[in-house]
Amino acid sequence: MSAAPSNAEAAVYLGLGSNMGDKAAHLREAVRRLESLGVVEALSSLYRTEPVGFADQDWFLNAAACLRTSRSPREVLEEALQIEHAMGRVRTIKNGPRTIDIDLLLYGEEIRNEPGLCLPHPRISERLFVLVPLAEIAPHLRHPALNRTIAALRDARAGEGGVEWVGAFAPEGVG
Ligand code: PH2
Ligand code: MG
Ligand code: MG
Repeated sequence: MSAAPSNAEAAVYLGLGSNMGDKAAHLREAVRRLESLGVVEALSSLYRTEPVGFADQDWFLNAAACLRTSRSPREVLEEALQIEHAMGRVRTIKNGPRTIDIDLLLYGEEIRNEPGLCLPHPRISERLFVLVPLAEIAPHLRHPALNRTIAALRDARAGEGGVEWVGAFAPEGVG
């Protein structure tokens, strides 16, 4: 399929993560702020996940969200970065502790490789902390570059561990 025009509605999948302070509250606050971009149509459960990349830090809480929006990929990215900044995220160590991380995982069927904006997110298939929550809300969604479903990508990593179900997301007013 060709690129969606900027005023068409797209289903955007976001990965959310926090490993500082009240992690669940940070995820809920991020979703509340993301509603300025469109309608949050689905939220996964919360998962407690072992840190990947930089081990000497607290475990994360991760979740995935589906946002229906008419904003462009670049606009969604800019707003996600703004929300991270407004919620006190300070970038020091790569892959290190953060109050909130909002990653643009998929934007419809878009495939892009631009400075600061790769779609789909290049590490989706490597990360169970992304695949498990994403497969919960979109198991049949096809990764447009790998041409495999999210559930198949998750199942290919079954047994790796480090991802524990915690409970429903259940922020006020959503879901
Ligand atoms: N995010 C990273 C690096 N490592 N590990 C877990 N468990 N969860 C994350 O969200 C995470 C990570 C970079 O953004
Ligand atoms: Mg991330
Ligand atoms: Mg990020």
